[in-house]
Amino acid sequence: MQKFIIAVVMILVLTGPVSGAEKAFEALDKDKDGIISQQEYVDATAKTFNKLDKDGSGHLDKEELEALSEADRKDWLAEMDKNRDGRIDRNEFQEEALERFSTADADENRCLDSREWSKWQTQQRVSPLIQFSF
Ligand SMILES: [Ca+2]
Ligand SMILES: [Ca+2]
Ligand SMILES: [Ca+2]
Repeated sequence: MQKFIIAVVMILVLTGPVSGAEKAFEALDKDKDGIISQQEYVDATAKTFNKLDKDGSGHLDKEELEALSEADRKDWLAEMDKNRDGRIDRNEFQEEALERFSTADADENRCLDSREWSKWQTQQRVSPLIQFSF
């Protein structure tokens, strides 16, 4: 029994806990080349948008934004609702996604490596646009 426990502890020590950011990175890196390309990121955010846009109208209205927490909803509208009509349309969403991507892409090679990614994850003040994709 003791041996078993020691073995389990060893495995935990060696592998370490997989953080949420790491999991998200793996999920986003569809072609498994170890980087998140701009395309991979945009695809993931588009998926989030489609999931939230329940009626497929091409914009997220008040009811659809209910899926978010109140704080997130406020942040999203403040950040993305450029024409201030109270809803977020697909273009507004994509523009925000691209903006966030370039913020994270420190060396501007249109790819995020795991270092850029985890740094960005700890810096983001509003919740990621991809949280509903997984
Ligand atoms: Ca990739
Ligand atoms: Ca809609
Ligand atoms: Ca709008």
